[in-house]
Amino acid sequence: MRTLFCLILTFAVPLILAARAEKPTAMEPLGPNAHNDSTANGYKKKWWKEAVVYQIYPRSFKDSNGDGIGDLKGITSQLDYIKGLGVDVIWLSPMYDSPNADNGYDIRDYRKIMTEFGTMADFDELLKGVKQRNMKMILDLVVNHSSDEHAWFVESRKSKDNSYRDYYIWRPAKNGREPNNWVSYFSGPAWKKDPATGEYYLHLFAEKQPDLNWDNPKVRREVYDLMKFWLDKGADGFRMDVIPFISKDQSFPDFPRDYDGNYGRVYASGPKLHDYIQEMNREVLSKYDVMTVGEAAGVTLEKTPLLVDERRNELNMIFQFDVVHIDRSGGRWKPWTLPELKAIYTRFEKGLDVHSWNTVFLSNHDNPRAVSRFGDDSPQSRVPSAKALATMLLTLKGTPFIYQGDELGMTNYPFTQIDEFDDIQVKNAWKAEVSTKQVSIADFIADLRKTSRDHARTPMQWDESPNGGFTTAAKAWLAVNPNYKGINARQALADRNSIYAYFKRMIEFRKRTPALVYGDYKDLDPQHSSIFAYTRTLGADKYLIVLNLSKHPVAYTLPGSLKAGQLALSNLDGKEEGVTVVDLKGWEARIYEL
Ligand code: TEU
Ligand code: CA
Repeated sequence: MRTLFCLILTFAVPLILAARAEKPTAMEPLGPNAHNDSTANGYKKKWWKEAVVYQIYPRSFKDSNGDGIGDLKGITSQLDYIKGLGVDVIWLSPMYDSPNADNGYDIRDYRKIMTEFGTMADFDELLKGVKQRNMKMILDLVVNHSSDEHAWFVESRKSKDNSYRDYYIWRPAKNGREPNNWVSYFSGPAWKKDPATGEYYLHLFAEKQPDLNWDNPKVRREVYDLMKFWLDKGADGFRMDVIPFISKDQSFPDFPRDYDGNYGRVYASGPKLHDYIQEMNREVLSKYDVMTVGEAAGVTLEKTPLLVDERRNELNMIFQFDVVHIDRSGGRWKPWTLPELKAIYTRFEKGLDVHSWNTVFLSNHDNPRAVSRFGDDSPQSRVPSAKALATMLLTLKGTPFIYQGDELGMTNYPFTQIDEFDDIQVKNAWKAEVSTKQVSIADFIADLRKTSRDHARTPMQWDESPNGGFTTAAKAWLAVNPNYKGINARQALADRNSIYAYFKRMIEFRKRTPALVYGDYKDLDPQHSSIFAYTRTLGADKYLIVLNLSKHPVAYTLPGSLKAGQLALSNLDGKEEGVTVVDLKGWEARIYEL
């Protein structure tokens, strides 16, 4: 017996130790700084700073069983396509059990897969496929609110003394009305009176998305447990939905007197936000080597370091909304100019020091298509402009996020009537604004043609077969863009000059060019109305990026006495090197090594 014990000690213990050293697990705290402390340009080097991320909206990616709805098996079947682009990380939009009031951003069960998307076995298979290809996968963490069909809320609404009452935010009427004048992102008041108790519950989004009460320690414990559940399965981190909204001033004051209509600012200003994120970091994140990105509606650049400065141990990075809000005023479309866009990136560079990290994105599932919005989706300009935008996305400072279909140059959908939309935001706004005759039908649709979230949600275009090869069903859950015969993955993969091929080259180039990750960013010509020219500099390595973000040719004189160096990459066939004037065609993009 004794000998046996000794034998186990001699052989098994070193083996166990070796295994632990190789693969950090949840058992072994591995702080964000445990891997290595090497730096570049003052930045700590991290895999998630060097990564390129690809976002998947599962409902619209690929349908494997012919019911018209994308699913997990569909994603698994296309992993080689994603890997082929050269991306490192997949961000999966919500795939949890949900009644789909807001396409999965209303979660009924945080530990179950949405029936339409498949089973937990399908999820495990997908994650395995991702890992086999040396990629990582982050999940969407939607914990500002749940679905009203979540078991917690079903209980909570039953009575004032239910043990789940405090999982959500309940208030009595104030002067016979809502407890305060907050509004929902999806039209109308942010409070809904519930018949069972006559009290109001808070919902910053749809009525079917009641806000969780983070001031209840039990709620926070539940969230940390569910995060561990997915991280222990092997998920590599989270994109955190409207995370700055989790803390609320429990006295619920009305909007401030000097309120400018930006309710996100108010909702993101809760008193305990940073306490809770630091607690989440301590309890969960610090124990894994993961990536976190907060969707930070309402967070100003000045406040950004509070969330992402690595010395504070909160999040790795956030999505700033400045760029995707550039063409909005009060939710409606407004024109914008290139100098305004460039000013945002300069503000980022100046406002964040080496302790903070940023993201770069031009689109996601809440926005129109990048090429239709920042480029030009007309037949002559679609391909070069999508490539120019790819050049920009992958050479600015911050971790780049590519939204599914942008690598094909997918465009906005030609909506003409209300029944073509699926989005709850659109349907509620229609009831609030058009049915009440505040806005005309024509104006409403014209605005949505530029702003609707559904542009991004039309199914992926895989080939020329009916419904773009997305589904074998007669009808997809949301109509496929009619241009799928000319814009699809099959053609893109067969064409050396496709947008997909260009993304791949661009990603490869970024991978071997640390200056594009860690290098300083400098805008050389902030006022030019169609040229975006900037440098990325890391020690002796210096790159000049010149983008003509217009359809008109420009003979561009480089600022100062700068000479274009050696051409490293370009989206058209321009070959000039060493010149002081670069002759750019419409939407031409070039990268020079200086
Ligand atoms: O979006 C939250 C958000 O603040 C907005 O940017 C969003 O576009 C909103 O719909 C206003 O247009 C996140 C998700 O990304 C979005 O899909 C969800 O609908 C929302 O949270 C609620 O979970
Ligand atoms: Ca399906």
